[in-house]
Amino acid sequence: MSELVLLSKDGDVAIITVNNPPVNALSPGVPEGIAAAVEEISKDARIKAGVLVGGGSTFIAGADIKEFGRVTSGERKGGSLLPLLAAIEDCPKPLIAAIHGTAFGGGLEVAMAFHYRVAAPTAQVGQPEVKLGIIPGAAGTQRLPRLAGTAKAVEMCAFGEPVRAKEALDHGIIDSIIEGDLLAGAVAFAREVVAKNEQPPRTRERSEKLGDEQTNAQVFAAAREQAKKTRRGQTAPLAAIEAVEAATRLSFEEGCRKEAELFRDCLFGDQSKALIHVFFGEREVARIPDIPKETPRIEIKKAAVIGAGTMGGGIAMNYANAGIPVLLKESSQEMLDRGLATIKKNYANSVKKGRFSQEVMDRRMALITPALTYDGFEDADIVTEAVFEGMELKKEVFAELDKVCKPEAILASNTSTLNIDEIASATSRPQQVIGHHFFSPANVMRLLEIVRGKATSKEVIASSMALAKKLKKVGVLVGNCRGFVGNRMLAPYMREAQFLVEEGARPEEVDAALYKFGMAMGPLAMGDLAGLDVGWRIRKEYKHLEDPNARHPVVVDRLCEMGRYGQKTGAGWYRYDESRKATPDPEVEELIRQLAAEAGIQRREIGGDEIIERTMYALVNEGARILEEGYALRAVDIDIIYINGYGYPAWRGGPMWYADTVGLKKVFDRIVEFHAQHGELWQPAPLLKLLAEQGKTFADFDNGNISITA
Ligand code: 3H9
Repeated sequence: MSELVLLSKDGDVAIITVNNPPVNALSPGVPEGIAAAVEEISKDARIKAGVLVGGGSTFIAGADIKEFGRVTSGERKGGSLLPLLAAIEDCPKPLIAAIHGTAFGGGLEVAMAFHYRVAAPTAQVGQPEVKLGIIPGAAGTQRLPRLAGTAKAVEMCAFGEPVRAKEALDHGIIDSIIEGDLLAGAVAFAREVVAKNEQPPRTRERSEKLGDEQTNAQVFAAAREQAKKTRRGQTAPLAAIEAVEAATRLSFEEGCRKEAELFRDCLFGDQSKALIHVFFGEREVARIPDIPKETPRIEIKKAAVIGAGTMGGGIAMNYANAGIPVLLKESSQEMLDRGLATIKKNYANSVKKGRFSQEVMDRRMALITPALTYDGFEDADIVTEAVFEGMELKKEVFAELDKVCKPEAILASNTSTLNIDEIASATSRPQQVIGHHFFSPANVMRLLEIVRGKATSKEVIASSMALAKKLKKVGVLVGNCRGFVGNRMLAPYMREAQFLVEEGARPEEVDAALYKFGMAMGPLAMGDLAGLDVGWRIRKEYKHLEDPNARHPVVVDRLCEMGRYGQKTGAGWYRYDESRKATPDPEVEELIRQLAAEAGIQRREIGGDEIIERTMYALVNEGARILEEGYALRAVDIDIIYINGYGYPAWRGGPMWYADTVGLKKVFDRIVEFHAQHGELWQPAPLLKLLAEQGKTFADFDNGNISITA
C-alpha cells in the first residue's frame, strides 16, 4: 500500500484506512491505494471481509478540488473513478464503508460502491458538487437514486445539501448507525454479514427504488422549477437533474456515460472555475500574512451590543445563536422593548418555518439580556457598537466604553463608512478598537468586514477573525479607507446605475439587466430596500470631500427631498404597494427627464451590454485601486466580500474574477473609452492598466506572479 492508504487486519477482517489529511480527499494515490487494498482482500484467502475508514476527523470528503484546475488547464489528464468503483462492487467478499465526519462527493460515491455502509451518529453524507459548479462524476447520480429513491437523489445532487446519519438511514443510503467505537462496530457488522454467507449486494444492479415514469416526471419538473428559482443562472443543478433522470431511463452503464458527459461540460465551463475560486477564496481570506496562526486570541465568553435597532438587534442574535450571552443596551425603555420585540418576531418566524424548535428559540432569547445602563459591561469580552451612523455619537460611546470596559475587551464598531482611527481616538486604548461591519440583515448575511485601524493589535484582529467563524460568518480583513472595501466600491457602481438612468435607461431596465446578470437585485431596487435616506445622510456628512467639478447623480437627492426614501415610505425609484411590490413610477420618469434636461444630459437608447459594462467595470476599477492601495489583501478578498455582502453571483466568481474572465485588456480598453466619454471619474486604475498591458490577471496578482513595481 501507499502512505495514503493503509491495509491492516483485525483477525479475518481487513481494514483499509485512508490517511490523506486534512479531509482524506481522493488525491492522486488514494484511489490507487484503495484499488490495491481491494485487490489484496480479494486474493487473500484468510480475509473474509473488508472495512474502509477515514483516518483523522473524517471519512473521504470528496475528490481533491485542487486537481480540477490541473485537469482543466491541461496540466494533468483527468482519470475516471468508475473502474475502481466497479472493482469494489465486484469484490466477492463483503466490503463495508464506515463513515464518520463527512462522506461528500466522491467520498459518498466510493461508499455507495461498497456493499454496505455504516456510520457514526454525527456523520453526514452528501453530493455537494453543484456548489462547485459540477455534478457528481463517479456514478453518484446513478447509484444514489438506486439507494435512496429518485426524489431524494435529485434533491441531494441538484441542491447539494448534506443529510445526517439518521436521515441517511431512513432513506436507505446507509445500512446502520453505530453508536460508540465506529471501527469496532463496523468490524462486528462485517462479521455478521460474513456469517450470513450471502452474495454481497451490488447497488448498480438494484432498480426497485427508481420509481415509475409518471411520478419521476413530476419530481424532475418540480426540481427544475426549484433550481430555476433558487439557483438562478446556474448550470450545474440542471445538469445534475438531467443525470439523475438518465438513471431512471437508461441502463447503469449508459447512465454513467451520460453523467460523465454532463460532468465534463460542467467541469470545463466558466461556472465551475468561478465556484472553485470561491471555495478556496473563502478559506484564503482567513490567511493574513502578518498574523500567524499562533497569535493569541481573546476568548469571547460574554458580549455586549450597544443599540437595539435593526443592526444591533441582528448582531445580538448572532451572539445568541452562537451560544454567547449578550447584553443589549439601548438608551430608552421604549427603544429597547421595540428592539427585543423585533428579535422575538424574527426568531418566532424561524420556529414557524421549522428552522429550529421553540426550545432553541427560548434558549437563545434567554442569552440576550436587555440593558439601559453600562452595568455588566465590565466583564464583557467584546462590545459591538451599533448606534446611529454619526462620528460624534460614536466617539461619545467609545469614550464611555473606555471608562467601563476591562482593558483586554475588544471594542468593535459596526460603522459602515466612518474612520476607525478617529473612533479609536476617543479611547485610551486604540489597539483594542476595530471595525466589525455587519451587513443587513445582520443575522442572515454571511459577510463580516473586519476593519483594521492603524493601532489595532494583532490579537484583536486574530480574535475577530476567529469570532467571525464562530458566528458562522465569512470574516474578511480590510483597511480603514472611506467605505472600507464593499461600500467604497458600491459608490461608483451605484453612481453609474444612476448616470445610466439620467442618460436614458429606465430604472427598471437597469435593474433588469443586472438581475439577469445574476445580481440578487438591481442597484436601484437595492437602494429602495436599504433606504435612499441612508446614502443621502452620508453624502451630506462627506460633502466637503466631494470634488465640486465632478459629475454627481442629480435625481436621488431630489427623491429624498420629496420624502421618497424607498420601500419604507412606499416610494423611491419605484412605487410600492402594501406587499412591497415595486412598479415603475411615471412621476419618477418625468422627474428624471426634467433633471437630466436641466443638467444638459443628452438622452439616448442604452442597451443591456452597456448597463453591465458601466456598472461592473466601475466596480472593478475601484477594486483595482483598493488592491493597489492595500486596503484589500487580495483580489479574491474583494470577490468574497461582494458575493457574501452584496448579492454578487458566486457562479461568476466575484467582480475581480469576472473581470479576469472577460479579459483585463478588454476591461481596460472599455474604461479608457468611458474615461474619454464621461470624464475623470473613469480615470483607469494604474494597477488595472499594468495588468492589462502585461496580459496578466488579478489572479496572477494574488499568486504573486506580478508586482506593482514591475
Ligand atoms: C467531487 O468529489 C467530485 C466527485 O463527484 C468525483 C468526480 C471524479 N479537496 O473547509 P475546511 C481543504 S467534488 C481539496 O476549512 P471544515 C480546505 O481547502 C468534491 N481540499 O474545514 C482546507 O484547506 P486549508 C466534493 C479540500 O472542517 C482544509 O481542507 N466535496 C477539500 O470547516 C479544511 O477545510 C466537497 O465539495 C477537497 N475536497 O470543513 C467537500 N475539502 O486548511 C468540500 C476541504 O489549506 N469541503 N479541503 O484552507 C467541505 O465541504 C469542507 O471542507 C468539509 C470540512 C466539510 C469537508
